[in-house]
Amino acid sequence: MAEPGDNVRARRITVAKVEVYTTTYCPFCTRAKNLLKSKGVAFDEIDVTDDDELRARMVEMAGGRRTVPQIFIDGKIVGGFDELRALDLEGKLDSLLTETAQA
Ligand SMILES: N[C@@H](CCC(=O)N[C@@H](CS)C(=O)NCC(=O)O)C(=O)O
Repeated sequence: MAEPGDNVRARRITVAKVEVYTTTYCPFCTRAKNLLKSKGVAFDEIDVTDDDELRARMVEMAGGRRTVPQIFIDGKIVGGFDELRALDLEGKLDSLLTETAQA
């Protein structure tokens, strides 16, 4: 006999690791962080303002892109704020940030 809740399957939600490379005075960084905050997503901010070595590493990881912010989701380059917003407008950002799988 069916029991209440039998048709409710367990789900596992995986939250992506998000990294945002920023500098201190950077309106695009602020916009990117605000967009991520509006999604309730935790992210690591890596401030490269006074760290040339770190900035060089960011440029290398970002395939030569030199501007900030540079945003990575699960280690994959998204790009800057414009690319992040474009993904959101296309309805693709939420699924990149969280993945729901049947357990
Ligand atoms: N289209 C880029 C524009 C990024 C941009 O212009 N960022 C500025 C700072 S807000 C920048 O990196 N300027 C050069 C620099 O700081 O070296 C985006 O959406 O992220």
